Amino acid sequence: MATRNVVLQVPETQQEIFEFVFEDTLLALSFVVNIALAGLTILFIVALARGVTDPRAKLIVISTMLISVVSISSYTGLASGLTLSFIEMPAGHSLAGEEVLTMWGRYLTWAFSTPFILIVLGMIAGSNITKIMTTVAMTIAMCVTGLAAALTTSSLLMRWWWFVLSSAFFLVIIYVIMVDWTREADRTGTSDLFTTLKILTVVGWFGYPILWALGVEGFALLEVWMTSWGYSVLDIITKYIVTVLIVLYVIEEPETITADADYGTTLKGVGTPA
Ligand code: RET
Repeated sequence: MATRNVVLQVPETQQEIFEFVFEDTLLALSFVVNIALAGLTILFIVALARGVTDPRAKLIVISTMLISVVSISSYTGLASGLTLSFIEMPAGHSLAGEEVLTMWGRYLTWAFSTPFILIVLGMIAGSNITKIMTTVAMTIAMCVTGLAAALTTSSLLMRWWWFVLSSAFFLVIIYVIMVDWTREADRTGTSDLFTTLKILTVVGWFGYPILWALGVEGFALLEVWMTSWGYSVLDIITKYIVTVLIVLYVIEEPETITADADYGTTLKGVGTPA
């Protein structure tokens, strides 16, 4: 049965929330499928990238693995009922006064997973530590303000103000990927891989705020299970598919990725030293 946005009997304890999740097959599956895919992705990396010796390539591989490690924990938090709650929407919201299911654990754990995605993308582009750390700071700010948007119940205006703040951080990240890293990847010689990753990342990442706005957090046009599946599908694209492409590339074309014993984020002779 599909989750309705409003429930008659609000589950209160963690166990009641856990049972609520597993009574709704579609909602539960949106979590379980991701736990399985994150696990498979980790096994895939371990199996294929065991022989990688170059320190820079290793750093890229480990960072991709950490994306899935965070993901398993994140989805376990959701599936166990720990990181989702029923919260009352403020006046003016289309579900004002109703208790709706908020999967706040997603926004929280993105603050730990998205930095690894950006570290990997920046390293593949051959960027420097300043730009990579800027995007890392921006993504943490984006996720924390997104969490605030989802949890604010005092006023509808404040919810959307958080959303605007979060979007501002988001646009800085998009700018760095589209402008700086695209240029740097050209110079580094990784633009074939980078262009594919850029399209998957930029298109995929735009899906998240759109879902937020269409789902129960925003205009409540979508059911909870639809929003949850939406995020889960976006996660599959922006995490596991991106990871597999990167790992295959690192294994097949190590010479463009490696920088001998250079641990830095700038390839030898390319770009500004970190
Ligand atoms: C929110 C709502 C507020 C406005 C914006 C958002 C953007 C979220 C994004 C999330 C990306 C998550 C990924 C997770 C992978 O583990 C917080 C939905 C702009 C872009 C890639």
